[in-house]
Amino acid sequence: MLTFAAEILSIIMSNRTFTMIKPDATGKAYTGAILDQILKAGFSIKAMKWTRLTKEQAGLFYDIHRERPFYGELVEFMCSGPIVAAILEKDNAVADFRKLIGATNPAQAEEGTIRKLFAASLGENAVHGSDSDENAAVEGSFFFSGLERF
Ligand code: 3AN
Repeated sequence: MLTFAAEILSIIMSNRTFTMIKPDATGKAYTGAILDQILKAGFSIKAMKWTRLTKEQAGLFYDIHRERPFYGELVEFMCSGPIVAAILEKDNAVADFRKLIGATNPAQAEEGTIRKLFAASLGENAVHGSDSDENAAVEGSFFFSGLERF
């Protein structure tokens, strides 16, 4: 059986990233269209779940932003409705996925990116994408056990 550290390493080495389709996008029924963009861009889904975060879970997931002025608003928003969490695989997954979703602020996102197409504002920006291989592994493990990823 893999140790936790070995499990993390295998994920880091296999070019995976982690995403969430956020409550603004699930609430506007954009889930199918966003997944379509992700699959068409060449990502394969290694784990996926439809769930709703508690305030505690959202607070923990975004703990790195705890001191930022928008933390409270971010936590409230992230538990305001259902999300889709997923682990995605592709060569160069983290960087390619960040490119596919576009800038954090949809007003600055390039044409054709997921945030340009589906996001309303900086706070409610439709999707999350991990910013490093290490964070992709940690974030994937936040949502999925070893038995839930393939
Ligand atoms: P990204 O999701 O592009 O990596 P981060 O990690 O800087 O962006 O921010 C995490 C999340 O916090 C963003 N996706 C966005 O929803 C929210 N956020 C970031 N900056 C702001 C801000 N100035 N005001 C409100 N929400 C923000």
